Amino acid sequence: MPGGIDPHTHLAVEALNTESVDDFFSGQAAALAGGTTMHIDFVIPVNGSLIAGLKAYEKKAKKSCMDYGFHMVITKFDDIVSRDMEIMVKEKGINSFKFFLAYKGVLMVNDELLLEGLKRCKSLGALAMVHAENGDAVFEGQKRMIQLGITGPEGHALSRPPLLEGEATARAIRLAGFVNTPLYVVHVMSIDAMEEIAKARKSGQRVVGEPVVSGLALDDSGLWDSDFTTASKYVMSPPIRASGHGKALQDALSNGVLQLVGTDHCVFNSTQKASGIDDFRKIPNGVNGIEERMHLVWDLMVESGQISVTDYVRVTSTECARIFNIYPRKGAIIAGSDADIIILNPNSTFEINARSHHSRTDTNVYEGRRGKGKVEVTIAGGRVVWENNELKVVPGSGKYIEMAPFSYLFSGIDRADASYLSSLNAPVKRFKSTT
Ligand code: DUC
Ligand code: ZN
Ligand code: ZN
Repeated sequence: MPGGIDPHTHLAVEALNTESVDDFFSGQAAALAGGTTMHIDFVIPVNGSLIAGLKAYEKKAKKSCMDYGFHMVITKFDDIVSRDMEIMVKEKGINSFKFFLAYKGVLMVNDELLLEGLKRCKSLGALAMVHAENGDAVFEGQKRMIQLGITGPEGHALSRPPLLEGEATARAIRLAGFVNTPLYVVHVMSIDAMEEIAKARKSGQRVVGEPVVSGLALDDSGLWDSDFTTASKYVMSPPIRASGHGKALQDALSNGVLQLVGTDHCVFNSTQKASGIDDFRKIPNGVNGIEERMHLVWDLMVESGQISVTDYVRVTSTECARIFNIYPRKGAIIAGSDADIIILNPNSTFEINARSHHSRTDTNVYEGRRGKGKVEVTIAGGRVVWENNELKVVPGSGKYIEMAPFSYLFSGIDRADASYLSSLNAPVKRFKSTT
């Protein structure tokens, strides 16, 4: 089948005065060992500058051993950012921009900025992406936990419950609806957020929902572990939810409410996580998954009978290629496509642990997990890079994949808007009473 494409990673990202330990070589090597042959990472602007941010990421990515693309994060909006967004789309091969509705004081944008960004994305044919949690409320929730003396990793989950994810998801969807531009909701972790996406899609709005493997495969019980190293490895945002959310997200993936699976791979080792031993707010956020995604989605969704093999290829590869406009170069095995191909043996088994994984991090949130369906061969760009449990990767061999604007999500969108805006004021249609 086509190699996996991970739409959501953070390699060598700076957070809380430290840097995630998987870089553009180690994270990619891990990915290749798990059957993923391309990833899309998030460029963080430097002092608000998109150009400086991209330069920094181009440097980080020089050692790549796997193909990669970029999304760009937007943290402020002015004439320079607006101009640079155009440069990103027209000259730099970036067709998506991410807005954080959380991380108050660091990355968070307000509604005014989100609206400006949505309008600019629309005019450029770029896809707007959102991290949907209400950052003001999260900040309030964190203060409340600390006041109550709840300083451990469980305080992380308690301070940012599903309803704050549901609120921000609903708000972002409605604002994207008001602007009439497509929206991509990253790391959908809760029923609350998923139901907002379901409702919007049912009404015909172009909303894409991305669950991540941790949200599909785990529940929050680990955050209550009495051992800090164990509990803190599960800290990511939005949090891994209580049991029940994961199965609902699996159902949503199988029935098409959610469309493609990412990882949010962003790993910090246990010493880095230990900065938050007295205060969960200081635990760097992130979990592993770039190596495990293809295996876990196969085991959870195909082996269990919830989706077909064809759907597996769609949610792990093809849909990502279509959304980010690189299909059929990626996401397909046809003449002319890049030769990114994997062989997954449905009868062989995998076992996950930190001792044998290829990531540099010293813990694994799936420690001890076994399942069926193992990637035995990975071919990237025509070269066999993973075979007989051995990696043959070359730093610098990975290519930057440029992504063009106006993916299929934009087809038929009225860019003049007059009739669209008047349609928002159309009289409410009611069902005739049958009594
Ligand atoms: N969430 C994480 O857990 N890590 C990186 C960024 C994010 O939004
Ligand atoms: Zn995020
Ligand atoms: Zn992320």
